[in-house]
Amino acid sequence: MLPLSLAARLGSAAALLAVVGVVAGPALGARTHATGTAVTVTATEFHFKLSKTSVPHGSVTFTVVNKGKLPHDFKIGGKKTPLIKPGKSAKLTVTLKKGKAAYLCTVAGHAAAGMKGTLTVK
Ligand SMILES: [Cu+2]
Repeated sequence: MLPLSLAARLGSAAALLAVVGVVAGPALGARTHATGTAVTVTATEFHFKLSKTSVPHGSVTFTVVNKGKLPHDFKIGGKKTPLIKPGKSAKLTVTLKKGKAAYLCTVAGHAAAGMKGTLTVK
């Protein structure tokens, strides 16, 4: 009886810890720049050039540099940078799952003009 109820309690405690871990994970990842993968993104009219074509799953920090003449942003994994002025840059940390991660510039017309693509996440 005791071992069973103890096991049940441990089980729910482990489940609770797992939930907390999932919630705390991305927040901790965003604060720790030493962990995860770094990708440099160069934005121009109307194209993104990524320093890596595939990344391991997990925390990925994108440093987006606008080398174009128009403001651009960069959206991936449900998050996006602020609008980045020409000559400026912005950082964006997201947690990516295995598969394909689509990215784009959300300025009207830019994605259609070519500012989009997919990143392979292994
Ligand atoms: Cu753009």
